[in-house]
Amino acid sequence: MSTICAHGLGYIGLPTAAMFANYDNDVIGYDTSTEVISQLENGEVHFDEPGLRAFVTQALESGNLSVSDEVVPAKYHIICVPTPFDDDAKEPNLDYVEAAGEAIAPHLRTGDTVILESTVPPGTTVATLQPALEESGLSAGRDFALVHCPETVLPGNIITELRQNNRIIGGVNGVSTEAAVRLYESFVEGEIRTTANATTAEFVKLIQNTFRDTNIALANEIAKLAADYEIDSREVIDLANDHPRVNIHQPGPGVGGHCLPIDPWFLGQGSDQLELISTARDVNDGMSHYVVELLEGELGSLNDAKIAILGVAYKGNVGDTRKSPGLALAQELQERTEAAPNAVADGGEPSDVELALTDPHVEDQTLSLEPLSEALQGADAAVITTDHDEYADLDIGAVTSSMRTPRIIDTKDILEPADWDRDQIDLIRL
Ligand code: SAJ
Repeated sequence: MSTICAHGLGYIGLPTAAMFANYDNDVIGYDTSTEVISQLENGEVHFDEPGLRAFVTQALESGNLSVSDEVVPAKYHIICVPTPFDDDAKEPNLDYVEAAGEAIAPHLRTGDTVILESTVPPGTTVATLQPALEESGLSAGRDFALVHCPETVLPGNIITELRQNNRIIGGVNGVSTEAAVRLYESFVEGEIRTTANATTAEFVKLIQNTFRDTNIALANEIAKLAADYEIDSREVIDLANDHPRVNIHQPGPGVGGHCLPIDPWFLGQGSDQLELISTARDVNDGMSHYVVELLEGELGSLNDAKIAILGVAYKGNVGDTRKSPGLALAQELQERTEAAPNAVADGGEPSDVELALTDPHVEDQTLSLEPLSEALQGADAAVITTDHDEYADLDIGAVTSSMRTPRIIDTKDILEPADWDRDQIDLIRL
């Protein structure tokens, strides 16, 4: 049994704490939110993730996991706190990482190990966390072990990926790295790879998400090019990927979530070399504008049009709306409406768009979501922005009868074109 104090019981910290507990480690989960603590004490999990509730319950009932609103001394401290991103300044806020270090310092003892799992700009473990911990009077690498061990799990499949993914561990020295390896060996079934230092581990994590974001930008550009050549982008990508060394991702209405649209900017915190990476970000952010242009092309004018947006979650089968492409599209259309008076004054077309948002996975009172049937009622176009399973089985008859003009823009390639062709529905794919 190891004694672990897990700092931050969010999307990563909670499943990680439960995982260690379910593999026979003695874990205390700490969070600054008393609401999170009391929910967990009542057996409730404060966010949606398949299988997590049962997994956490198992850990709590075994007695291996308990929660606390105070930091406790522990052989291992694992930090999974948020690193919120300021979109305008393109800078992450590392205050929570620093605060975690400061909270641990009074409890730190010789021989302990501190592990940072939060996604951070390269250099943060050493430049931000280490000094906060050394307020204890102990020295990293000599008196206590300090490492970065990035999480790489996919929302929607967190528990499986926690166990099965390879893990990267980079310590401030070899002794630190080894201490963390011994701990993660308790449940990781994938390979544990060690790096030369903590900064390398931080960098690798960012590069993984940057690879995916940049690759999707290429796919999005391919989609726009294919449209100009009047060919099918999905067929092009599928065929191109037949090559043994080609792996192009899929185009879509933009890249959402709290990782891919943000992490690439972290690389620019200590370097001014972002070129391709920042252009890729712009390409992906520009997709909502491209979808608006598609709509205008199809409808002629957006004036007085009703547009239904199918999916405000950032990706299929999750309920998370952070940086949602569906919401970005809604905002872009909304801004058209708000800009309309100026457009008229400038001799342009007024654009009064009626928007209807729907999503079977999202529960958010602030979004005025409607049931699918109501959103489609009288609509001139329905844009599928999220590949929820529910949309693959869209009832063609219901769509045809309830929309003003049966027209679907499928940005996620979730519908079967042959089915819709047969019923002569206007189906536009990205
Ligand atoms: N998307 C596309 N085209 C694709 C694949 C995805 O447009 O071909 C879009 C999705 O629709 C979504 C966005 O990208 O809007 C991000 O979705 P995702 O499934 O690619 O990734 P996340 O943000 O849910 O999780 C990522 C994962 N990173 C990688 O696969 C490299 C996950 O493993 C990380 O742990 C996670 O970020 C994280 O926490 O950093």
